[in-house]
Amino acid sequence: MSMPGTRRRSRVERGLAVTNSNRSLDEELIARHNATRLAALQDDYGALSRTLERRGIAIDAIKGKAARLELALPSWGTGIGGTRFARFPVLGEPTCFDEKLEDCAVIQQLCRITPRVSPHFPWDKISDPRATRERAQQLGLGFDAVNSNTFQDQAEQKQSYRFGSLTHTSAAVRDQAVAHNIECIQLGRALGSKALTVWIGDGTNFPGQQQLGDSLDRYLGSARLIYAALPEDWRMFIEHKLYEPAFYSTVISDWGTSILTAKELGPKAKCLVDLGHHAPSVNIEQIVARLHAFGKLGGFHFNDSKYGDDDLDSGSINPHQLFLVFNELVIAEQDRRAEFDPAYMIDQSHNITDPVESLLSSAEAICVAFVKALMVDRALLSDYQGANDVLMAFRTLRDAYGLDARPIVAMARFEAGGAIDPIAAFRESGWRASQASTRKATGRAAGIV
Ligand code: AFD
Ligand code: MN
Ligand code: MN
Repeated sequence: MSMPGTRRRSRVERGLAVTNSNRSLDEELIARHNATRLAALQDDYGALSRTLERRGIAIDAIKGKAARLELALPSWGTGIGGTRFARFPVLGEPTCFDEKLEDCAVIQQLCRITPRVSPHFPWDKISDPRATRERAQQLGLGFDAVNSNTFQDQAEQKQSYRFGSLTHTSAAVRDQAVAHNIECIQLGRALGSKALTVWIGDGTNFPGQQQLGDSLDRYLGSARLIYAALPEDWRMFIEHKLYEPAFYSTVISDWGTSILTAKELGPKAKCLVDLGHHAPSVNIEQIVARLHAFGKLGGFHFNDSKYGDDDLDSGSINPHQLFLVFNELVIAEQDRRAEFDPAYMIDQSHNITDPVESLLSSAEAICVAFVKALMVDRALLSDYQGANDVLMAFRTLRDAYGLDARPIVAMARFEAGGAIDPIAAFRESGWRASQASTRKATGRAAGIV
């Protein structure tokens, strides 16, 4: 029997909230964290449940859908990013793919809606994909879409992408870029992935630099070769982007080019919407509706932006836009006019926050937007739309947006074994500091990731 004052302190009390065996957080920490917050959560959940009941909406069905939301984590988002001018590393940030996986496992352990990782090649060096897949499984993770990179030159490559990759005027460069994408598919197969995301930086910086029509022809020629290498059950996501690094014209610049290209390639080719890849004020939710209408909505890269492709944390600038995007997704799932199976991924650059905290915060923001869209009284909205009661139709959306969705998201997370307040639990765990002693320091070199 232990004497008062001599009781052996728990791992959490001793600041050992990290298990040594699987390099993730101690479940005891999460349980203790939840124990102090559960009563308040139940209270808030009960209040929201009564509000929704008055509107004829069952809270448990919404909670079930929130629990089934799945967001892929970007491997590249687990490290500290930077701008063209500077990067401010922190001690304990991941230095290799295995360490990125460990951070992703911590995120998944805490929030329970991020079960897969989306790798980026060749940034992620994976020499033994089978071993990596097993390691991920041990950590409770799988793999989502693999991303190719033909927007940078690598030390060992023969041809330069200075003037383009899949659309380059030289066949040798195009061949190299195609071969890289096919290699990504092979790596992805070994990892258990089911999709390839292709974003190219190809375009021009000066009028007259290239024939605008010809570069798209060359893109299609290259993309057909990649498409032909896709396994039967794979999809190819075409990610459009308005500008950067090609500031005068981009080959796959917008959703129009993306959908036309996807239609040319065939049924496995779909469009990927990165929220930051549009001109300011573009109606992205309408793009979502259009892509779905033609069966080409492939997936998302969630992030937010103030000026351009800023890669800010999801929902940090315009949570209402995120809600309106999810409003279209809820409609798309219900109307079934086309197959509906979009891949949800986060694509952000974390320059001054801890990436784990930003990803936890973003996962919550995305799930909150989804839940708010689920709380819309669809029957009422449809009546107002039919009667052209513009203000009340708008108010119906606003009535859902105005509700605090967090108790549903937190309850779903808690019931799935996660933390009621994931960022607080992450801080309590001392994870980052505990990694600082084993992970080597990273460099200061500037660079946008
Ligand atoms: C680009 C795209 C993209 C690409 C990434 C690299 O958003 O998905 O893979 O940057 O960080 O802007
Ligand atoms: Mn993206
Ligand atoms: Mn981007």
